[in-house]
Amino acid sequence: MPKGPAITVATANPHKLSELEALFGPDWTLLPAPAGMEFPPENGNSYLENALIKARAVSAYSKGWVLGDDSGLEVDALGGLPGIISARFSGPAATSLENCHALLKELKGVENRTARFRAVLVLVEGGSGKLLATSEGVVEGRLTKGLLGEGGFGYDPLFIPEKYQVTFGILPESVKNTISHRARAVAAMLPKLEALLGTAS
Ligand code: ITT
Repeated sequence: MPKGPAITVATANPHKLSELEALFGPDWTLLPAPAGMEFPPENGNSYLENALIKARAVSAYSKGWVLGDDSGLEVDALGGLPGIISARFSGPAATSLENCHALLKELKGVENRTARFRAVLVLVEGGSGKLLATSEGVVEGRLTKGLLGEGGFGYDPLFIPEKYQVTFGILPESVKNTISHRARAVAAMLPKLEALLGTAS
C-alpha cells in the first residue's frame, strides 16, 4: 500500500524523474508530469522560486501532491555560476554536452576546480498550488579537465564528488543516489512528508 497521495513530479527531465523514483523508493507513488506539457520560463531569482514555478504549473493539472526540483552546479572559480542557469549555460536550448564543453572552456587554465551540486525541492498541493514543504541538498566536489564516463546526465561526467576519485558519469547510479545533492534533498524531504500525513489524518 503506497504511503500518502500520489506525487506528480514537475520535471521535463527524464533523468531527474528516474533518480527521484529510485530515491523515494517503493513506498511512494511518483507520477510524471502530463505528457507534452509546456513548462513556463524559469525566470525566478533562486532555485526555490524556479522549483515553485515548475511545481505550480503542474499543480493546475494534478490532484494529490506535486514535487518541483530545481538544481544546479556552482563553480567557485566562477563565483557560483552556472547555478540557477545550469541547464541554459551555453544557450536556451543547450544540450548537456554543449554545457559541459562550455564550462570546460570557461575553466581552461583554472587550477581551482572546486564546485558543488545543489538541489532544492518543493512540495505543493495539487489544485491550489499551496506550498507544503521545501528541502535542500548539497554535494561538494571538484571538476575534471575533460569528460569522464557516460552515466548520469548534465554535468555528471565532469564532477568528482568529495571522497571519490571518479566522476558521477562513472560511479554507478546506486552510489550517486547515496551521496548526491538530490539524494540529500530527498532524505530531508521524506520526514516532512511523513509529518504532513500525520497532521492530515
Ligand atoms: P526541469 O527544469 O524540467 O526539471 P532541467 O534539467 O532543466 O529539468 P533544472 O532547470 O533544475 O532542470 O536545471 C538543472 C541543471 O543542472 C540540469 O540541466 C543539469 O545541467 C544540472 N544538474 C542538476 N542536477 C544534476 C545532476 O544530478 N547531475 C548532473 N547535472 C545536474
